Amino acid sequence: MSPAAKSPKPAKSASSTPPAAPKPAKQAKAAKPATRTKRARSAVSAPPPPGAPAPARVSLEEPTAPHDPLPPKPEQQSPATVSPTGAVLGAEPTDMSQQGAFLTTSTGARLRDTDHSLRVGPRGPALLQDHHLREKITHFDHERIPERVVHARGAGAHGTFVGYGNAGDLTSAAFLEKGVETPVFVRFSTVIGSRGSADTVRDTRGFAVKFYTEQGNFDLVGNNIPVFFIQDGIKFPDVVHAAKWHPDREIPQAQTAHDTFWDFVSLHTEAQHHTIWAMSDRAIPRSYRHMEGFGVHTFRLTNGAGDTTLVKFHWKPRLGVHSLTWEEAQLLGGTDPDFHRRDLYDAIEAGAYPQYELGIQAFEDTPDQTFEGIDLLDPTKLVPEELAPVQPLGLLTLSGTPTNFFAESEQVAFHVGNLVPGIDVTDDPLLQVRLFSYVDTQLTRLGGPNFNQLPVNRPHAPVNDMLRDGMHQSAVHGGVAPYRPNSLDGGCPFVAGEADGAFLDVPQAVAAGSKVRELSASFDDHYGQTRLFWLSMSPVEQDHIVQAYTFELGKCYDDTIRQRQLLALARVDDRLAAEVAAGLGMPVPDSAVDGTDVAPSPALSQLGRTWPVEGRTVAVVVDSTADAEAVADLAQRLAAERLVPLLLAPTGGPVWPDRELPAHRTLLTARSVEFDAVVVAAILPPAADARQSRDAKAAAGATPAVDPRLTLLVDEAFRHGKAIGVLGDASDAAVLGLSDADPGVATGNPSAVAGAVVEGLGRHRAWERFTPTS
Ligand code: HDE
Repeated sequence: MSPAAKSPKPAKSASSTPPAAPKPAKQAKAAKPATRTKRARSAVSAPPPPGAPAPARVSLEEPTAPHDPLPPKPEQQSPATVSPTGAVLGAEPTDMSQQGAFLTTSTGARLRDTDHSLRVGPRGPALLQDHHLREKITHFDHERIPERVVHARGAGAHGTFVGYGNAGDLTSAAFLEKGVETPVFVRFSTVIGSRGSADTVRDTRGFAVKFYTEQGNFDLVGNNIPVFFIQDGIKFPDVVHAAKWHPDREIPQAQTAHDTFWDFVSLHTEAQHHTIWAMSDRAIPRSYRHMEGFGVHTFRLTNGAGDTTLVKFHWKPRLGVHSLTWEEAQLLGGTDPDFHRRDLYDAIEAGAYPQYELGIQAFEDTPDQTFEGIDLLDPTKLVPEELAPVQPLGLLTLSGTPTNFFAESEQVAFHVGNLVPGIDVTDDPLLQVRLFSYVDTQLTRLGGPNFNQLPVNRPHAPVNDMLRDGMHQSAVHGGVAPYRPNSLDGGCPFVAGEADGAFLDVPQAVAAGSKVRELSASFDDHYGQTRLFWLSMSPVEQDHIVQAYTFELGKCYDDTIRQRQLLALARVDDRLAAEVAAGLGMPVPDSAVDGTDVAPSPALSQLGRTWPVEGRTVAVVVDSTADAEAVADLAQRLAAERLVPLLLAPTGGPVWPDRELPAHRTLLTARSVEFDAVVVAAILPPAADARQSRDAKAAAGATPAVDPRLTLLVDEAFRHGKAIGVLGDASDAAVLGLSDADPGVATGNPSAVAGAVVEGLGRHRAWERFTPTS
């Protein structure tokens, strides 16, 4: 990905000048070389694949010789060691974790026993005086904090943002200058589920980025869907209450397939655009590495000369935008509820650093704040990239996992009001309410007003805020005059001028008007862009949307709600409404599509391109009869493409008696949905434990020649359009019910199979295997 040579320019409305020609998405360069120690990724070399919890080999006996805490794993990072007021301390990250070899109280007294409470004789009652017992239990009793009211389930990572230096004409934000490296912390999340819910549920994903810039923290708190359910923030509690579980039974968890959600969105029809995105593959991403991010609202950039530009922020993943199938998502909810979190951390540990390019769509800041008839203040509308191309401003690389999930991912506090000079908000009525909410919510969640002093939230810029005291104050403020003006502290702190890099409130004309509770009439169209999205999808993607609406409405109990949503779909597209109605067994509503048609935006479809494949996992099915040399050759070829080959064998332990190559997965522990592709290097016969009492998957559909779990693995991989290879010839494939004439199926030697797998993964799926109705 190369920095754009030209400065971003505001797109002009067609009425004045034709829109700039869309620039095709640039193919990414290979990942930056890793800056930290990396594990080798070949399945045939000694180090295990990513995910092992300990930084060193674990001893069989309990270690008893005292020594200091082990170092963190190489990929683990911590918040920078800055003081609560932004002074760079130059301390080691481990200085912030536990110290010394011995178990102590929280005040440092060494302890000789933590296994027995102090009691009156070995069978008597516990003594109140046992300070260690009381401290240990009391602290434990208070370990939990309230989870986020939305976005409770999430995972954070550390990284760096590097500016391309091409936005200087538009903004004075220093972190966008050429080559400036800014530390960041990113948190990805689902919206509806509780903290312990599954990663792969159908939901919008949060994509929140905290830039620790030299001008203070800038938080870009976005989603992976460019539009939102509501136009005015006052409706946020309504949509969230409708989408969360039913209040009487607290079910269902982390999903919208229930009556209250569809009751709300079918009545409050401005939600229909976001809803069709949520019914699309965008709501079941393959991983956080394969997601776009959007600032959603229009922001206002300001440069030092007083010029302003309206922009929409975008994050473009280097690996492309890819999704799970619905069946994969559901199976993963049980097989690996942590699938996205694991993928993110395993990829970083393996050195396949996720990368995203930050870009903007830029618009002239005209008095009506519209572009091509689209009201830029309406957060239920996007601007098609064909009309206003996304212009890249810099590159984000995620290279560190948290050292401590709670201290970092849980305690990070984002706020859309954390802005830096050069970036400002607009009057978007959703954004305006968010500006209030994000501080407010932390007061309860993080227990008081000093949450910005938590290590993960500390700015890396000097802080002199005159805010004082409060719960959990961890700074030790000097001086006697935390007020302005003062002379007792020599007048400090001083207000900054423009030359000192002050945040400038650029004067903006506000349309004169009366005090009203209403929105502009330009927000009224709820269906035009819903139809735009539908028309922009390929036939397979449209099929998935039909399936999702049918599934979700099929889970509702109330027929009237189903009918009402069908009436809404009849305003989007006739075929969509007819097919969902057919799936539900309900009458097809009369067409109500608005006469004015809309042009599709091909950029919204995920199909039709090829993308880098790094970090994808390939199951290599082996047993001791497999040709070890061929498997080693295959694994090296896959690893050379930065794929992660994982040996899948009937049992654990070394696969071949004469080699120390352990299986990474077994038939009992693995399910097809955990892998992006499958290569069969041995056709496994039914194994000794392939029976119902040991593994239910082993019981059904057995053929005498093949372990039914292998048949299941291959069948599922085929059904999900995954690349499948067989180290062998057509007759070997035929035993598994495959033909090398099938799209995405290859037989042959390691070179041919590895090549076909890489090619297949580049397209994400063998889409030809899906047969859409249209
Ligand atoms: Fe949020 N949102 N939101 N939101 N939001 C929160 O803040 C809120 C909205 C988004 O990983 C909360 O610290 C209101 C849009 C993300 O920590 C809370 C409204 C977008 C995250 C809150 C919105 C978002 C949050 C809950 C309507 C996409 C997770 C805990 C006016 C542009 C951040 C917290 C993280 C979190 C309020 C709408 C994104 C309650 C009132 C639109 C990614 O403050």
